[in-house]
Amino acid sequence: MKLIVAIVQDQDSNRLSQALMKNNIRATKLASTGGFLKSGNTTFMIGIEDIRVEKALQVIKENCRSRDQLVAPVSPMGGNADSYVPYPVEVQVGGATVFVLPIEQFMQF
Ligand code: 2BA
Repeated sequence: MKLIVAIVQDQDSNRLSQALMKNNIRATKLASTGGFLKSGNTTFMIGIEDIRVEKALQVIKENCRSRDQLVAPVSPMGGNADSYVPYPVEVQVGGATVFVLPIEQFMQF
């Protein structure tokens, strides 16, 4: 068994939830925050049998897309002006950032 941890953009989370349900893949959604953009994203925890991992990854891939996002400059407000970038910077936020972890034990009481 594996645990898939998938961090996706909020805009894709409802579509992905529905697609996972349609494929009978169980998931838990957590509200999360990206460390770089400091904006909300959604983390899916999916416990799944080894044999169905590829299917789950395919569903994630099909329902999440990457987007360019502008990072607005934030005034240092008396802080370190050396790292201050006075113009917006565009970054590409991935469709999904995915970790696949081995599960030692799975139980439900
Ligand atoms: P954020 O940390 O808010 O990052 C959003 C996007 O900003 C990233 O997209 C990347 O394009 C850019 N970025 C992040 N750190 C950067 C840096 N130090 N310098 C320049 N650009 C940077 P993604 O790579 O697709 O990541 C999307 C979200 O997935 C991240 O949101 C974070 O919540 C999560 N994530 C990505 N890599 C991770 C990792 N190794 N461990 C845990 N979470 C991760």
